[in-house]
Amino acid sequence: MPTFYLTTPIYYINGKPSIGHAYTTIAADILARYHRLCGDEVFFLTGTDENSQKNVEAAQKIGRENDMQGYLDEMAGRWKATWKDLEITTDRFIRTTESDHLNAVEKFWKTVETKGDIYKGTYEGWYCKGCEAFVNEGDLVDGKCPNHLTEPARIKEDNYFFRLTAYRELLLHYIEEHPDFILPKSRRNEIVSYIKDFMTDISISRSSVKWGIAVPGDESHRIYVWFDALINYLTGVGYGTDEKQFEKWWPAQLHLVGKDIIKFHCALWPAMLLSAGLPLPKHVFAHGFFTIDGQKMSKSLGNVIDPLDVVQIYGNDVLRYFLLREIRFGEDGDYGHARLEERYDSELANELGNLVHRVCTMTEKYFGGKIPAHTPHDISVAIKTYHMGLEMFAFHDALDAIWSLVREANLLVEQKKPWVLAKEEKTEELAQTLYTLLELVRVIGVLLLPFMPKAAQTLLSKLSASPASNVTLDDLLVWGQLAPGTLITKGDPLFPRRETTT
Ligand code: ME8
Repeated sequence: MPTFYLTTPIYYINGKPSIGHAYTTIAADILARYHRLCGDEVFFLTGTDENSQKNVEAAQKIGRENDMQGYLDEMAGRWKATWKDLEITTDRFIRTTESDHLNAVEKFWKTVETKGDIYKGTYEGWYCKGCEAFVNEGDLVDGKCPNHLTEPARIKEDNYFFRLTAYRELLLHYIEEHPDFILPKSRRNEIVSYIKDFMTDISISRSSVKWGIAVPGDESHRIYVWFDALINYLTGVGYGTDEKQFEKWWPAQLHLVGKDIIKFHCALWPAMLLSAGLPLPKHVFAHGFFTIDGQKMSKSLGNVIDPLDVVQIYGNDVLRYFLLREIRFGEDGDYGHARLEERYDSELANELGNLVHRVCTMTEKYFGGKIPAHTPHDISVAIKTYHMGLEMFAFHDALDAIWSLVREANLLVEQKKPWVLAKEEKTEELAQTLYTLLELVRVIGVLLLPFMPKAAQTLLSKLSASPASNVTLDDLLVWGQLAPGTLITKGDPLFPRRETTT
């Protein structure tokens, strides 16, 4: 069975999850569900980045700096609970304060040190706590970090350094030889220019910091939080604790990240892996950022959206659908409740929900609720587009392919007018039309399983076509599986029309 190992970033827990964090995690969940349906053995990792100064400062703000572990336990619990409420199907939720991670980081550090890639030096520069990274003077705008709009701190320290520049040529060569390593393409160009022209050796320890993993053999230093955090992708599948498990899953198929952390994932991380003699992940995909009603989402603007608030009103399926439908994956976009409601009304309630309800109603009316005789039909183009979309992380293309079938079915209703066929007693044509419609609805339900798991299951159960757990997507997508004579159950509309106040 092919394996598919995918990861999200591990998030800082200086606050609760935002809709931005949910975006990456939901996208990863769709891929995990898709690959499981394809019959792959999937390992889906997410978790929390706990050794960060940002977390320490958040604890300090509420007077819990002397209870760091307690604070982190509580926050990690909240994050885990949110993913559970969002029905995210992770295989492991990793925390970088867990003991197996400490072992992995120590092993990794020692390997890289033995290779001769760690040396001691002095660093002086600007440090942005928001980024947890040194920033170049030239990148500052009015003396502030452009991402966090805060003044960085001047730091001068004796640190351990990682010989990142030793991997410049190897990295460039690897990226050239593996055009699908960094996706989308636009991001690849950005990284290549960074590696060529700006990349320097990087300081990977702090002597001024108390919270974090100690440098092996030098308790006076803590390991730089990004160096520790990236290693979670190895720990998650057994590095340093379970070599058999590690061999099975590494290298990962996909690291899904936002564009803000691409340098760490596409330059530092692959160089660390090359230094440790480990293979590189197959793909790193950096998606875009979205604004909220046109504004940057930020605590100071007070416009941070809690995904659970959205789910409480519209449900998980609608949130998942909207996020992946509205923003072309890889590009920047905007989130707004008004747009969500527009899409709900026009696409979910009218186009999809209404289609399912009409088809079921007509089956009841003209065939006593029983599925009529088989009719052949070609859906291969939509299915190919759907697979290609999900294989290349183009969720919007996959959704477009599904909607091409939704629209085809609605058009068929309009063209054939089953009520006229019934009136004219064209029974055979009526049966053929309804079988085609019912099968189209079934296929749409199957294709929606990764995107809107609950709605898709409800849809399929209306047709008595709930998939058995051991059947693969390819099997389910063979045309003509609805057995003639089977009784359908119309039930309530899938996406009821919203009550509007106007
Ligand atoms: O960077 N639009 O964690 P973090 C889209 N701990 N995605 C968004 C978003 C938005 N407006 N806001 C947040 C860290 N994200 C490190 C990662 S990994 C070894 C360490 C998502 O809590 C997006 O995935 O700051 C982004 O990359 C991530 O949250 C940053 O999360």
